[in-house]
Amino acid sequence: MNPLKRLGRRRASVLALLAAAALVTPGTANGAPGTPDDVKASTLGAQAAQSGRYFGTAVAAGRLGDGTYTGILDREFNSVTPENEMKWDATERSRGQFTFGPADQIANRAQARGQRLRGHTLVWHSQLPGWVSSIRDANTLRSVMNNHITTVMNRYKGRIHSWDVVNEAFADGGSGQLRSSVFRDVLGNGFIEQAFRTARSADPAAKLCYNDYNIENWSDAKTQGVYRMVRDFKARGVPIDCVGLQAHFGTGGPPASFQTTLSSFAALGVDVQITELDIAQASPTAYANTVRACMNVARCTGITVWGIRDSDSWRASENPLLFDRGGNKKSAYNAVLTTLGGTPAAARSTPAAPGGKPAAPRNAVNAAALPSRYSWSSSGPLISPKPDSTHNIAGIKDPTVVHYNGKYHVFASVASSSGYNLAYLNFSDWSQAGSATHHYLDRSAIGRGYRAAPQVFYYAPQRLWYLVYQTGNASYSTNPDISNPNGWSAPRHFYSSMPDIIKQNIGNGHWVDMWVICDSANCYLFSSDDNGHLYRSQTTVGQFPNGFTNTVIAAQDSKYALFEASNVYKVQGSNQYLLLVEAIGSDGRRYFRSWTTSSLAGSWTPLAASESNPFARANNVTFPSGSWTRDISHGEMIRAGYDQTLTIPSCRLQYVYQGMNPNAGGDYNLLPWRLGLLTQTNSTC
Ligand code: 9MR
Repeated sequence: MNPLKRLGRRRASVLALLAAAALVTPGTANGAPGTPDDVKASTLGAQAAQSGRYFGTAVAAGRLGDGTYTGILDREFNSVTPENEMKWDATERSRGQFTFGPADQIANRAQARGQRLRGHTLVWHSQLPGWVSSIRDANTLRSVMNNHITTVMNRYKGRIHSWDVVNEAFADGGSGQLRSSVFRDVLGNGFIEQAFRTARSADPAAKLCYNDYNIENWSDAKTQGVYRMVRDFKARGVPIDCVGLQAHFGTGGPPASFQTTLSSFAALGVDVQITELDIAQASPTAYANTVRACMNVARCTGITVWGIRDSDSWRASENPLLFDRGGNKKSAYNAVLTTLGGTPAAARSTPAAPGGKPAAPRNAVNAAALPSRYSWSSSGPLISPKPDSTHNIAGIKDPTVVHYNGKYHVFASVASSSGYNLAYLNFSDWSQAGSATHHYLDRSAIGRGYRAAPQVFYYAPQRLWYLVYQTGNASYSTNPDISNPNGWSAPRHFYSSMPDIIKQNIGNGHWVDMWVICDSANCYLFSSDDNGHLYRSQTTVGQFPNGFTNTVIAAQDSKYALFEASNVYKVQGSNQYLLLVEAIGSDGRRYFRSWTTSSLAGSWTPLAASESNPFARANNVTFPSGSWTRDISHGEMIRAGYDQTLTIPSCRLQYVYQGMNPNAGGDYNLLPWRLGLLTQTNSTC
């Protein structure tokens, strides 16, 4: 929110560091009012997404005509690996003749449903056409390998979250060395490094993985061999981002050291992924142990099972998967869902929404990817100021909202001639928003003075609600119970003072609109300067709320094109993040531009980012109940969940925003801002 004409409060409120003690407030017991139980979803993908992970499966193009198969695929999984269709013998059967039909079929289908894609695999001694394995000349083989990697990766550039660049290059047994293959025998051990370097140039956005089996037991020579290679690659700057552990287990499941193996690879600075999980006879305990090991390692970013039903498996006679031949869930399925943190459907009672209708499955994965054009329908003003004897409020602004425990919980700035503070209200349905009681948070330990532009989320690792807001610094309060307006702690600051990079770039702007979002490993704090810069700082999930350093400019444009009120979200069921930033248009009115990225620390690609193709602007919003505003200003998306991952659905979006009578003018603090709700009208799912 823009603190123009804020009468110097910003400067007055830049306080010295309130040494934010690293003390983690102990959580209240699960189930206490206002405190979430462990997050509950009823499908594997949706539940994994709650911790920022994916849950995927291998898919065979030949089975896509089977409705039982695709029904389970689309219900349960948010990542897909083509089981054979991207392999060398499928994509380049003869030299230079590429065929992508079945791979395209899987990739296009997954993309249309918002499922992520793993690429499998570029360089592998098996399923390799004879014309490659018979090459004896190193220059020829190098050029053939590089051309294969480049051509296949180009085909799917920007669409694959992780590629198995090299598969199964290490030998079984006690040597810890590479296996004999045409690649090693003709090119030498350096072929792996060469393949990774070529892959990085071909698709810089894809995570590059080394993938292998029998590397789950930490003390095995093969595991140690792969570990030494990854350590060496990281030390020398050879591009590698992840290690895929196939996890084809016998009846006992993972070795006792499995989690140690995952965390040891992760400690080298790579992600780990379980890429081909199946377990002979599918013992629920063995599956639970596998999933738990991944959940316990922050950089274990996802799990893929190697097929859907037992009959789809390459080892069908061992019944190793989560669904039986009829497509029914096996007990291993429930063990996996529970270990991911969800509730199996049979044990689940669907809470009724007000009015007796079943509540919408807010955690369900919405299938479509984000569109690049938007249209919206707006409500009239739903929330207006409610002054009382001590709060002479003129405007209500900067809403933040979570849907939790059957209610919308809304926090907002309230503006009056004496400045800004915060209000809280809750209601079970938007039709009741106007009649909800407004609680003024200056009566809590948050206290009086300049507090504005709140953001609320539940920080699951600490079982605490956080309210982040601006005070001249970036500040926060915590509360074990979101519904208790008196439960908020006194403000603490994220920074000791304004980071140098902001001081150097802020010009005559203001430091505003702090926003926190976390992935499974890190938390990021975004802020704006009303001067064309979006800043980003970073800390680890373990250190949060402390340790925000490395402040960088995450995006920049001219002052009014990238003004303030940035929001960043994770898009459910995809590897996309969405950035919205408020701009001031050529008509002087506020509107939102949008960008996406696959990595919170990465750069942003425009999505709907212009005045003629905005994310939300008066020109793509209809007002069936009267056109009460021309500004679509500071607001927030209604999320799919409520935790620190800031996960939103990928379709049927709803956006709570501030608008005002276009004829109003005068003192900025006295402008009559009201809150309304946009609902997306061009959703395809
Ligand atoms: O599941 C795949 C099966 O359909 C193929 O016949 C087989 C051919 O080698 O490959 C299977 O998948 C393998 C994967 O690509 C790499 N790791 C081992 C998997 C099981 O063999």
